Amino acid sequence: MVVHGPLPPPRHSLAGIPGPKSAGETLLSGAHIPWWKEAVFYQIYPRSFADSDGDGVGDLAGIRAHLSDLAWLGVDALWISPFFRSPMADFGYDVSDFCDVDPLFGDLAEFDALVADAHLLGMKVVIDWVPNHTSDQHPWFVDAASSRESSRRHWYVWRDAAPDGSPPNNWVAAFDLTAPAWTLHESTDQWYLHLFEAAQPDLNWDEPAVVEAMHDTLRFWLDRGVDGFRADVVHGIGKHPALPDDPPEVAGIPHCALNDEPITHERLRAIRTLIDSYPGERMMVGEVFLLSTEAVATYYGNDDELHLAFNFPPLFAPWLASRWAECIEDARRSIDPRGAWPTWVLSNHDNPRHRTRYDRGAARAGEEPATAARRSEPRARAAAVLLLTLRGTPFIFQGDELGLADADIPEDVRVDPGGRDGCRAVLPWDGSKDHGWPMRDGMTTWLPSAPEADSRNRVTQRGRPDSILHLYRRAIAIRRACPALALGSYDPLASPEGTLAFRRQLESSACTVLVNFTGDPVEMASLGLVGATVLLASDDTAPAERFSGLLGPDQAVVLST
Ligand code: TEU
Repeated sequence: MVVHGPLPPPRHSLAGIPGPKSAGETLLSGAHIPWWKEAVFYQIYPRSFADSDGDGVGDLAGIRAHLSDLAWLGVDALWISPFFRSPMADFGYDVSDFCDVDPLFGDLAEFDALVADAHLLGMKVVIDWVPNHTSDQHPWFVDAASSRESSRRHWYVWRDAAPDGSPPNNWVAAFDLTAPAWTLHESTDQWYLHLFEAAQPDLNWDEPAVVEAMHDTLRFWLDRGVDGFRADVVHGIGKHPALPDDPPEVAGIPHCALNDEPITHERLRAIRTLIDSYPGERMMVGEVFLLSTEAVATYYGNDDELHLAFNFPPLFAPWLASRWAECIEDARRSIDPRGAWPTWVLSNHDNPRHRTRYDRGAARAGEEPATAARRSEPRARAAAVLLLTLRGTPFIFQGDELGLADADIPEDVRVDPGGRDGCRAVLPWDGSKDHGWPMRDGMTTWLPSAPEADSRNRVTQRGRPDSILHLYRRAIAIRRACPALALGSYDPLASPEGTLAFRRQLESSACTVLVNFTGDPVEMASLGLVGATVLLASDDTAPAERFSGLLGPDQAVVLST
């Protein structure tokens, strides 16, 4: 096993922070808590994470070589974005073989070794599963497109042109919002559906053979020992049988953000049954790209569909207390009554990183550039504390723990059809010239490095106890040490404008979290918490101080209450 340097200390036991308590120890009821409720997830976008062979594209061996860094950070589970065989039209989300590793990333033996090492370090491994579509180079599609009589023709969605020769309906594809979600396949003179790129034809889940083949892909990886799946645009696997036009009032919205059909729930129940039939609490977190928490919540079913579902409104929320209060209330109203468990995401590989979003939002709201520059890091630090103290499973996107912003990628270097290159800039590992990406034969990394790489890299930040990396590590450790933070109830507290205050409690464990979303100090004495022990402050390294009652600009604190 490749572990650089000494093995990390036992996770979650940092100086000044009480040692880990398992939920079982604390819950008098003795209720069993599935691991994915308590876990902190870390998303790895493999192309940009770490490279082992100097070809400029990250790979599985690169991930494996850095597992000890992730164990040091304290995360419990890894979600690895696609590494399957792919022509890379959508950088791996166009899969041409669901059951093999693309040679760019390694091979199945390397994957097995990665899972084994992660498990040894106490981390679960969740992989991406892309059920809505395949690559147009997948043998299934090649066969389906070969003739209208192909036995696999109906594995995809084919329609004749509308009477005027235009596409079969008005659905819009993602990325290029002027493009129809249909492409004419000339030799068989029919259109095929693709909610994303033309190189990503949608599978037809009405076809029982497709269901069986896709279930087999789940079994393949479950048999190899993965702990679960992140299911890509999983709300897409059921389409309206008549494929009706989208109504004019949603014109210009890609159909993938609108597709919400009852049949999908039936299909998810079958998938859930399959996953739950495996021992060891395997799980699925679904990407449900519907921009309403109420709609997303339905995909948990009656604890018989997704184990977890991503909820994206907070990913698009600006750094504003009022918006965050709404997002949290929406989750409480929609997800909690089902007995389901929320998730929280600030950044991922599809959207500008939250530090960049908050900076841009502030600039749009008229913030002076100098003020914006001063507030940028404190906002990212306070957001980290918020993410790791809300009720639900948090997902950290690689590099957020370094406080990375998006790279400004010149147009001629952009490669992504969806223009999402900035957040995918490669991760800086150290302060050397190549930041831990030594290239062979004059090759270059597939995307430039993330900005401020001389200081925002792992080695430099590990050496600085006041870095955002250490803040993430402490916040994760505190979450682990305080069952209230991982699993407790959530009670909003009245607090001054521009701030959020909430109490988390589980039996005798209780904490209060205060977040200031403004650039000015705010007096919080009215909450009656003056003198409470500060377990964590987003801008400070020293725990165990007493709360003065004043919350600093863009500061978040966790108090023992
Ligand atoms: O994303 C689905 C999705 O709906 C978003 O990509 C959204 O359309 C996009 O962010 C708008 O800019 C998933 C994957 O996360 C993404 O990387 C893939 O490109 C997409 O599915 C297709 O597989």
